[in-house]
Amino acid sequence: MALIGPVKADPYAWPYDGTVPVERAALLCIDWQTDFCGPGGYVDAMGYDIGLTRAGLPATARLLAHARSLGMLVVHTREGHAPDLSDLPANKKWRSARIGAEIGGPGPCGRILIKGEPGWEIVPEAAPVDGEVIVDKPGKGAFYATNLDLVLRTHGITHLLLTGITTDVCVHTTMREANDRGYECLILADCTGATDPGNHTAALKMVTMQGGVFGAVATADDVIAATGR
Ligand code: C5J
Repeated sequence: MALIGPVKADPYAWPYDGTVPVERAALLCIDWQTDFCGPGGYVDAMGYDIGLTRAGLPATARLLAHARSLGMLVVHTREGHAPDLSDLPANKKWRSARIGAEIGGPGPCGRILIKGEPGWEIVPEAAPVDGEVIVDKPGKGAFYATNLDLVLRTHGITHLLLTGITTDVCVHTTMREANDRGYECLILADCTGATDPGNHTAALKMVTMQGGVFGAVATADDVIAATGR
């Protein structure tokens, strides 16, 4: 049985309990969708640099390959709304319209952030393979209004490795939700990205406060180097 840990991480060698069997760890890949990191998607339409949100893709692809080779549970999430907008809060719609990329409106990748549209799909570099779990979510956190907690507990998962976009929004919200539910979390700095570099750095720093208030921070290679038998 492969073990992960101790991983060289900030502010403590992860996990807190020394090592974790691969069977009890899951790799979370959060919102690697065209809408957040592809040309013509939501983030692009808002005028942000998708080079920043794509930055974590190569390291994520490396970590995904590693996780798959170990048989680790991989969970992908997608943020999106029903075509009839029945799960889109009015304030979220209003704010997106305000910045020129109204959710549900037309765009080069189909209707923005709508389930089933090309922009809502996960980009090829991080695409799910058969047997991997996909969780669709209407909000920023992957635990809100989803079955993620049930899926993880059914698989006996206690430890989470987090990749995805954006560091300061969906990844951070999900990490906080997971931490409050008792999951031991590790965010991979080089497997994440944000629309603002300062927010990316700040989000990672926040994790390390108070002795690791939400968990710890490491890199893909730190995890790969700390995997053994
Ligand atoms: C955002 C996300 N940033 N996936 N969503 O609106 O982080």
